[in-house]
Amino acid sequence: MSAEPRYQPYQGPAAGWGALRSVTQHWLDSKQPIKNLRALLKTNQDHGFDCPGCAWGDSPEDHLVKFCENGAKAVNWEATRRGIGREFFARYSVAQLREQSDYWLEHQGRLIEPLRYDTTSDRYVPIAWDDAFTLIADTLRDLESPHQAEFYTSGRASNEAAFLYQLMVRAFGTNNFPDCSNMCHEASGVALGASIGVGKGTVTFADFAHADAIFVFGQNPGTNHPRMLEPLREAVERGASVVCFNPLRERGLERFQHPQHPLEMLGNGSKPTSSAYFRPHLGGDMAAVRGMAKLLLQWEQEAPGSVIDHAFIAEHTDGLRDWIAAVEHTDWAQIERQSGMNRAEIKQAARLYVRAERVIACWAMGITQHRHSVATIQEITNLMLLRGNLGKPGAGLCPVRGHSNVQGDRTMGINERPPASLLDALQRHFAFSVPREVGHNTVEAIAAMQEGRSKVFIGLGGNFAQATPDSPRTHAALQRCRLTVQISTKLNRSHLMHGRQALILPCLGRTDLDLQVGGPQAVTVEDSFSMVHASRGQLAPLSREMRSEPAIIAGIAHALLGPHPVEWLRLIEDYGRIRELIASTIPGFTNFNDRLDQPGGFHLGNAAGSRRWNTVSGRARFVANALPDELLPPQVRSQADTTHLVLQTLRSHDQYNTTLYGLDDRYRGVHGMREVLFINSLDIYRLGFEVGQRVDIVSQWDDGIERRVRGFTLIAYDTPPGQAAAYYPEANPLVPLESVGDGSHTPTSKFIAVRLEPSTAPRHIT
Ligand SMILES: Nc1nc2c(c(=O)[nH]1)N[C@H]1C(S)=C(S)[C@@H](COP(=O)(O)OP(=O)(O)OC[C@H]3O[C@@H](n4cnc5c(=O)[nH]c(N)nc54)[C@H](O)[C@@H]3O)O[C@H]1N2
Ligand SMILES: Nc1nc2c(c(=O)[nH]1)N[C@H]1C(S)=C(S)[C@@H](COP(=O)(O)OP(=O)(O)OC[C@H]3O[C@@H](n4cnc5c(=O)[nH]c(N)nc54)[C@H](O)[C@@H]3O)O[C@H]1N2
Ligand SMILES: [Mo]
Repeated sequence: MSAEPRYQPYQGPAAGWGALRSVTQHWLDSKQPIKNLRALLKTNQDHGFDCPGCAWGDSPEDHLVKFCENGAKAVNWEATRRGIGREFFARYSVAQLREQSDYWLEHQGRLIEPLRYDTTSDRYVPIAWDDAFTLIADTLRDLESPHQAEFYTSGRASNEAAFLYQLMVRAFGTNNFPDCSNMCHEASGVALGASIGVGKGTVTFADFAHADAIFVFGQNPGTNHPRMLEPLREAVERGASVVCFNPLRERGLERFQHPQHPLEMLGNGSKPTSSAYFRPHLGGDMAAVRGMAKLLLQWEQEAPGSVIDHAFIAEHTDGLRDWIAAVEHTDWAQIERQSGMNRAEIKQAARLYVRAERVIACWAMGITQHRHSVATIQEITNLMLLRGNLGKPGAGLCPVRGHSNVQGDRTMGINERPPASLLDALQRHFAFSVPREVGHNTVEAIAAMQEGRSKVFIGLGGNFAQATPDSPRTHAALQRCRLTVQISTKLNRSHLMHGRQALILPCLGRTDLDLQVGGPQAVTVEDSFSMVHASRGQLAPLSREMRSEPAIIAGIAHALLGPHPVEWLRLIEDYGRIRELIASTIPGFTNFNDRLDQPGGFHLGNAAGSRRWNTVSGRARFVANALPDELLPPQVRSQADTTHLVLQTLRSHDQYNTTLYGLDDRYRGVHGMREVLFINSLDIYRLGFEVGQRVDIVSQWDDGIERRVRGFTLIAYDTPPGQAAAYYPEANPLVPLESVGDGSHTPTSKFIAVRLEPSTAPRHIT
């Protein structure tokens, strides 16, 4: 972590020497570098643990060391020798802890014993595990209805933990499963479910080596999926095109220095990771893709049969005619205005697309966190259907997932809108009456707690208080609860914004050895390519008082429900027993235990990837959505004038969501600070400010609530005029709870209308 805040544009490539230096620092900071190095060498290996970082997958055939700079940070952050227990919590009251930064809170170390909030002393004090379970069970049983409790999941939970959790919650009687996915790739699931009948990506790792073009929309892999840079660079090297859409010039999408190629490192060389780089406005991708489609249709008319895959369309799709009408109806003026790209650029992108026989389209949060995200993803899908770029080698759709098991958690039934097939299977197998009511997603859970309709919050991992929008309202919502329970590895703000009663339950992480009655246990996870594989923790836990997530869930379930509908405590003696239940109820997991040790894991299969369409019509659908008339939501149109800016919130290179590893953002040139606003210099001068000046950012919405963050430093940055960026979670207080995606309910974290005011706030101390 650098002490002196400074901004100095970065000249080097992504990864390379800068990454090695940074990894070394994080190793040393963990206080057990040698142990962690040994553990790290087992990351993503057949008998090691799955990297607790992102959900990118690896080649099953490749047995090289598979971790990246940010994976190493994630491992060292979790596998620290620092631990905090009763002495720490005796020293600090909760009020004092609230004064500390998010970075400081997590940096204190691993949580090592169960704790209960004591009102009189305003401190967390030790509690025995069984007493904690009883408190939870009694409070849940006291509710008038099971729907008054919220059961949050963050996407690190293993398949085994997630399956037990959803079984317990449904046996208790609700589908209230707000989860991190609601804030993340929800739009991908909703859009793809309707378009192609499966809410997951259709490609596997192997497809990347066969693609003629890879389109990367709204994603920053250099920081968030660094292992993806290798297939991108390899694609450029063999002459395929890598086409990026991003308002910012992200270094990882430009150049990459391979840390495992000694000659390249010694010569300080690097290779390009993209062949074309387009810079749409925030929220402009749907217009850009529609423009590409318009050109494709025009070229097809000029030379029939040269562009469209008629055979594929006739055999596999419906809805083409309506969609063509929608495309023809959209005029170029609107396309250019909304996309922020001119016609020549859109034409170049369209050419790159038609020139390729096999295309993969990848996307992440730059696409999913908008009001019209579902429509945008369906437009990308339409473009791909037009040329049959689905269900053939080297082609397909690839929503690049975030948390390492967020996709698996959904597969296991963490879903507030569970498919009837899942509920039927549970009911059949476990013979209890499964709740059929639609449950709460994340924003609905916050509203329910704020209004007092929900009274208990349980978090299986994550940092609900900071990851969610409208932070002061969310904090108040949590504080209104009768009981909040956080199952966590590290201290974070969700422990401090607690209910009248509160528990912190310390759990094992991915790197920790999980020893149960039946011996060391493996858990399983699913990556972005639907590959399921085992993960085995390697390091002895810091304390005997930490429990595994399955063990904690089983403890709560047993206290709440007794041995019904399963013998919870017997299940966790050997997780193979949980996997047997998964095999009996979740499609694709037959003989789960036998397939556990298949090298590289096993593929769950993907119907759309095999050109089977589980849609209503049995065909892949061209969905005809209109472009939004205006990107600005109706709630702010009347207030918007020439002083407003659009703000996106994004991740720095030194963070994992709300976990801050440090205060630097190397590739963007920011050091030692996080309260910054990336803004075009034209905007700085136009609005009467100066570079380096500190401003308050005030968000615009129509409900009379003031949403403001203070003292952000202006950084003149290469972002399109009118389009600014700040870090998540510092900017979350600006996101109105009601500003969500149509059909996805995902907070619009990449599109917030704001204005700036000179700041009088003192400088932040971190
Ligand atoms: N090291 C590390 N790894 C992570 C995470 C982490 O925090 N740290 N988080 C994990 C999680 S949960 C997730 S979901 C993923 C997130 O991975 P990303 O989606 O890469 O994360 P963001 O930082 O939100 O970056 C969004 C990118 O989209 C661009 N963008 C924003 N709006 C638009 C738009 O309207 N159009 C286009 N074309 N681009 C846009 C931004 O400029 C930025 O480059 O990463 C996962 N991996
Ligand atoms: N403004 C804005 N908001 C966003 C986003 C954005 O781009 N902009 N991105 C959204 C996205 S994509 C996501 S996925 C969410 C993330 O939301 P969350 O998943 O809720 O947040 P994290 O920061 O990943 O959670 C970190 C905490 O998880 C706990 N933890 C870590 N490892 C483990 C483990 O193995 N087990 C358990 N039980 N706990 C563990 C630690 O205590 C740590 O403090 O945030 C969303 N919020
Ligand atoms: Mo995410």
